[in-house]
This record gives sequence, C-alpha cells and structure tokens, in this order.
Amino acid sequence: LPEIRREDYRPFPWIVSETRLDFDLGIDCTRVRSTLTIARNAKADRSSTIRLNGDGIEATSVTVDGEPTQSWVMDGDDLVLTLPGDAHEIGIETEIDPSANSQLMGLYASSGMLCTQCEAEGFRRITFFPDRPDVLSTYSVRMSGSKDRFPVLLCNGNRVATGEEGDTHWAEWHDPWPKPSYLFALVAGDLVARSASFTTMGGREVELNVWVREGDLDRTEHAMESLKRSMKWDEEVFGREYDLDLFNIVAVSDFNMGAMENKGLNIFNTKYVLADPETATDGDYDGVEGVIGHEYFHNWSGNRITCRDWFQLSLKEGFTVLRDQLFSADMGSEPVKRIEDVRILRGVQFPEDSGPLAHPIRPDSYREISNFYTATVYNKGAEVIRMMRTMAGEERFRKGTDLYFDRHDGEAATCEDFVKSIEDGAALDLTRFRRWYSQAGTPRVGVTLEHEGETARLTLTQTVPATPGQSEKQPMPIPLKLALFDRASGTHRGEELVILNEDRAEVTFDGFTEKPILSINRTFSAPVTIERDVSREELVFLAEKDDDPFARYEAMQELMTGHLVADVTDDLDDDEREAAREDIARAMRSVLEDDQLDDLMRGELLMMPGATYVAEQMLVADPGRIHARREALKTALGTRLAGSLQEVYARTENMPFSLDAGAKGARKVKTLALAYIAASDPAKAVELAARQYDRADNMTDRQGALMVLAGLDSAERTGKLLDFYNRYQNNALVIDKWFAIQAGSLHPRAIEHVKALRDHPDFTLKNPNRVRSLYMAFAANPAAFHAEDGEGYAIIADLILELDPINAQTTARFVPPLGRWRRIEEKRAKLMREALERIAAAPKLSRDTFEQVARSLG
Ligand code: B3K
Ligand code: ZN
Repeated sequence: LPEIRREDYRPFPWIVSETRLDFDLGIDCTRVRSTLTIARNAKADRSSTIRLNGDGIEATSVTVDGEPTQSWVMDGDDLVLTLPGDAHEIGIETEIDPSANSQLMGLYASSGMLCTQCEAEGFRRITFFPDRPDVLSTYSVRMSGSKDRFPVLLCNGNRVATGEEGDTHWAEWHDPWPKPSYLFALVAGDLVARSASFTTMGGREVELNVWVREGDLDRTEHAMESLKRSMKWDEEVFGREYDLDLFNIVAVSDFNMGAMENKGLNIFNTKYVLADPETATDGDYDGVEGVIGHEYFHNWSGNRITCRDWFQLSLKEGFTVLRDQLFSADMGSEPVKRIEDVRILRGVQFPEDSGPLAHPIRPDSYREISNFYTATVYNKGAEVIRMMRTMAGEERFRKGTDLYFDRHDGEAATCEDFVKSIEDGAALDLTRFRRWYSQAGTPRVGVTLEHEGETARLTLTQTVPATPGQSEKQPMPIPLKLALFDRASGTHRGEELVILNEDRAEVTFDGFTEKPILSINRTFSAPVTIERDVSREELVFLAEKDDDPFARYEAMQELMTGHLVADVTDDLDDDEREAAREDIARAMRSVLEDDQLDDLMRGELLMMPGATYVAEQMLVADPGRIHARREALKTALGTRLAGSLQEVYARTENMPFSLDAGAKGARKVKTLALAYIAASDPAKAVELAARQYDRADNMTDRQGALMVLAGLDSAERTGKLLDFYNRYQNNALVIDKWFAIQAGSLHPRAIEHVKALRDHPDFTLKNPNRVRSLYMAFAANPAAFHAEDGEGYAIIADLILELDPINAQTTARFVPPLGRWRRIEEKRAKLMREALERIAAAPKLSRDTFEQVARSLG
C-alpha cells in the first residue's frame, strides 16, 4: 500500500473554475454527467495531462470541448486525460448504484432516500474529479428523479429553478462559494422539515430547515434551537456571520460518523438530531447541541477556509472542536464541560498517543486518510489551540482568529498559516510552540515543591516520550496555571500562569512561612501528565477546598487513581488499603454534603476514574485486576457512604422533569448514587432501580435504572430489559441503547449476552449505529472485552473480518482496542496479538483495516 507523505505536496496543475453536475437519480442506478471548466494553474508545474480521481467507477463517455475523445487511460482507479491546450471543458459520464453502496461513502441509499458523504475521498465514488481539498470550484447542480420517491431534492447553496415532467421532477441548485469536492452534498427523499428563520448580525434573513422522516418531526425542536444558538454565538464570540440565505440539516439513519459540514447542507446521523425527553438522555441532548454547533462552526473554520491537504486536517477539526467546546461551555456549565472534555481526552487520546497509532496532530504520512480522523487530530488539536488562547488571553486570541479569517478567507490553508495568524494577531512568539504540531506523545511534567525559610521553590521538568517514528523529542512550551494554597486559611493569593519552555525550570515564591499546597494544571491548561509526589492529605485538602472546579475534580481523580494503582501493583496490606479508602470516602462525603455545589458538578466529583485511565498509568496493566480492584473500591465507598448516598437519592428521586441545570444535575447524581448502592447493596439497588425505571418520565432516568439492573442478576433485570425492548422497538436510536446497555454491562456473563445479541433479528452489520451500539460498548467493557481466555478479542476479530468488506471505515475503528497489547500483561497481550495476526492473515483487507492492523502489529 502506498504511503502518502506531507512533504510530497504539490499544487494541482489545473484550476477547475466551474463544475456542473447533472444527476439522473435512481436508487439502484444514478447517471451522473459532469462538466468541468478547467485552465492551467500558473502557480503549479505544467502538465500535459489531468488526473481525475475515481474509486470503483467507470466512465461511460469522455469529451473534451464537446468532442468525444480517446486520449485518456485508466491508471488504477484514476482517469488520466491528455490535454493539448491551456483551457478546456471536460465532460464525463458515470453510472453508479447507490443501493449497493454499503461503505456509505459517495452517493448511497439509506432507508429509501439518497444521500452523500464525500469527506474525505467519497466524491471520487460519484464522478471522476481532482478529489483533493485544494481544488476549489463553483458548483451548479441539476438533479431529476421520481416525484413520488424523491419529493424533496436538496443540494448545496441556493435552489435556483425547479420543474416537472410527468412522474419526474427536477431542481437546479447553485452554490456561489467555491468549495472543495469533499463539501459537496446531495439529498433526495421523502422528508419533512421543521423550519425557522434567523436574522444575521448583518441583517440577512436565513431560512433554516431540519429535514427528517415524517414520524420524527416532533423530535427536532432541540436541534433547531441549538442551530439558532450556534449562529448567534459564532457572531458574538468569533464575529462570524452566515453567508447564504438557506441552511439545511438532514438526518439520516445510516451514517459512518456523527455529522458532516457540507456547505449549506449539513448531513447528520439521526443520533445528533433527534431528541425528546422520552427517548433521549441528557447526554444525548448535549450531544445534539455540541454536534450541531460543531458542524455549523465549520462554515467558517473548514468551509470558507479549508485545508490545503489532508495532513492539515487539524486546521479545521482542532479549531472547530475548540469552538464547539467553548460554545457548549457557554450554553451550560463551563467547568463541567471542561471536565467532560478532559475525560474524553484522557480516556481516548492519551492511550492513542502512547500506543502504536500515535501521530502528531499534523501527521507526516498516511495510507488511508479516514484513519486519521482521530482523537489526536480532533481533541488534542483543540487542546493545542486552547493553549495558545490561554497564553494570549481571550482578547488577543480573538485578534489572532480575526486575522486568520481575514487573511485566508477563500483559501485552502495550512496549520502553519493558522499559527502564523495567531502569532501576528495575538502578538505571541510561537516559534517553539510549533513543535506541538510536529511531535506526537503526551508530555510528562515532573513537579516538585520544596520549602525553606519563607520560600517555596517549584521545580518543573518535562519529557516527551518516544513514539513510532519519533525517537528524539524537543521540549515544548507548556502553559501551567497554578496556585499555592495556604494550609491554615484554605485560600491562595491568586492564580499564576507559568510557561515551562525548557526541559527544566525553577520558580520561587516568597512569603510562605509554612509549606503551601500546590494546585497545578488548573483548568487542565496543558494536555500533559503531571507526575508529582503529593500526599493523600493534600489531595483531600484540594478535593474539599480548591476554588478551581477542575482542580477539585482532579484531586478526587488523583486520590482514587493513586490508590487504585497502588492497590493493583503493590499488594497493599489491609491497613494501608483501609486508610486510603477512608481518605477517599472522607473527600467524597464532603462532596456529597457540600451545599455550595450544584449537582452537575457534584456528579463529576463523585465519578470514579475509568479502568482505561487507570491502566494508562501503568507501563503494563492487568485489566482483570484493575477491574476487580476498581469494583472493590466502589463497593467500599458504597458501604461507607450508604447514608449520604441514600439521602442524595431520596432528595433527587422525585424531582420533576425539566431540562434546566438543576434537574439535569439531580438526574446525574441520582443514577450515580444508584451505581454505588448497586456495588454495596445489590438487593436494595434492584428495588430502587426497578422503581426508578417504572416511574421514569424521561430516558435519562429510565436508561440509568436499566443500566444498573443490567449488571445485576435478578428477575427485574429480565423483566425491565424486555419491557424496554417492547416499549421502544420502533425507535432505532433507543434500540441502540438497548444493545449498548447489555454489551457494556457489569454482568459477569456479558460475553454470552453479546453473542446472543449478534443473532438478534434487530442486529445488522449494515447500520453503523447498530454495530457500534453492540460492539463499541463491548470493546469498552473492560471485564468482558479482556476476558482471560481471549474470547472478547476473538469476538472483535470476528467482527472485523465480517464487517470489513461491508464497511471498511467503521471496521477500522475496532482495531485500536486490540492494538493496545504492548501495554497489557503478557498472557492477554499474546491473545490480543493472535487476534490481530488472524486479521492480518485474511486474504483481502480494506486499506483502512490493513493500515491499522499493520501499525498495531508493527
Ligand atoms: N468533517 C466530518 C468528518 C468526516 C469524516 C470522514 N471520514 C465531520 C466533522 O468533523 O465535523
Ligand atoms: Zn469537524
């Protein structure tokens, strides 16, 4: 498989000023005629040919300047045409079968409708085209099809004409904004819309539509409101105004990821559009708001300014993730949002960065670009930009982004262009900071605090670990927010920002008669691992008193993580274990009883660190032992805190439903309390959960109750699972939850349940949401996935082999869990490798899966 390298970038030799597309739509046969107006690109090397990318398609006719031509050849999947002059019009016809497109890339059918997904390289499955993000073209599209099957015809931009002839009708669309092919979109189907309008800051009246299948209309209000809030927020916070008279969102049920920012026509996974209290959890509501925001924000960070090549993906994704994070923080609780984002980063990106798939946020090479839509490019990418914002301050950062939008509007830009704009606009020197773009690996920051006389001396060191292909690393600027707490008063004199630029630095603070307590990396100001000697007593202090909510959360996490690591690796004696548990319980009790805390934040402070995060702290982990010790801690806490937990449960149990923060927080702590009770008093938990399930008037409570029941053997388990299925069998998104709850459950026989569920009539490999609901939940279930005999690994390997020919992109996402073998104890590591080797030995693998398996074994 060829490797594509960033350093090999060359501009495309042709400019495609206009692209006209004519679609004759049919579910199993769609004819596409494309007409490209091209001229030589004076800024590129001269070429006598033009390479038009294709993927599994054939040209049924090729013309140049209106005349049929034979002067073209196929080079692999690409069509290479020899051209005599400097400007031409190329005409190409292709025929495709959307109903046979199970990869869900290009034009495909989803429950009777037609839709597209072109990022990154799907457009080449529709027609031959220079399918690269630096070729910007103005699109005019005509589409025609059966009135009956496709009453609604949508494309990018504005609808400029419509008409009908007998049973068919047609529409013409024009998008005035030049765009790369990956932003092309088309939808045809039987859809209905919730409509609204938004007036932009410049007075433009924008028609907004959220298109869904008929029965789903009453679940679109939250999506529409989220869209309006996004539009307003981007005006206020980034000064960005929408630039068309129309903005369409379409929900489809078969989709490889969350959603797609096509110009003026966002296409969404139904999961991120549909929500009502009966079927969506509070987490789902937040997901809808966040993804709607994310895709909308791409209109500037992605569409108006796009990427020069796919190595620059973080230019649009990292920045847009940061924008959606800031948006969600402004719409809800800022500290809780920050904690959630850090949890994702540490749960997914840190393991990626310390494993075989580690890559810089701006990768240097790839074989299949779909494999690089990663937590590193997205979430670490956002963290890197967030650090620039922290160093510059909000106001200067805004000057930087203004300059970026100004300088590069209408261009296909690079990460370097972005950094330079921030550097110039915010007046920062980012020379060294650029290393964050080229070096992979999570930096480790060593912290020691010494005290002598009245001086506290802080010593900071950094090491960036070696990663595949990068053995030597240079120090990177690491902005650390910190505060020094006075033990007696429980307060500090103000937060400081220290930037660690070198391998090592010392900072002194005067006027401390007693050794202060250090709170560091407050708000998680840098995406690093802090390594420090800190006593449990100091952590309990911070967990109770730190005024930075993130730091308070962090102290709770450190308290629990530190104990779990010790409990797993050190064979603690009973006294040591008891003492640690007592300290954790003490901190938790103060969290449970602190009436200054809102429940959303209280919930965060009560959450135990995930098993993956605990494993990540060890060079080689034993997942079975981690799981067992973690559950034991949960039981111990449940027992010690029984009174307070039941009080919290009683206080929140009957809170009436609403979507405000108070009620959401109550639902969050309610089910958390239930989970602790389940670990310590299962019989009581079954009783409470069954009642919670029956009385629930919303999905958060009902799903929470079912989750707890699913982990415990009881008659209620069977009864409520059956009830849930019957109640929601016509709602695919809720049935996804039903699969996920069982696959992710703490039940000791979860593996058997998963094996039975894959034969369930509602299970299908054709729908990515359904596949993920069963198998991603399973791969994230530490006890089941890491079963000692390797059966969990075999289940995932079987899935990969079966799904790969159907949907390569979705398949490749299941490789990383197996790729963790180097960090897992010997016996399991061997079984994981064997599973990977069995996949590697398959006669034919997709490029996606092959690349991930090869890197994981490599
Ligand atoms: N830009 C798309 C991701 C496309 C992924 C294709 N494999 C969604 C997003 O990040 O907004
Ligand atoms: Zn994105």
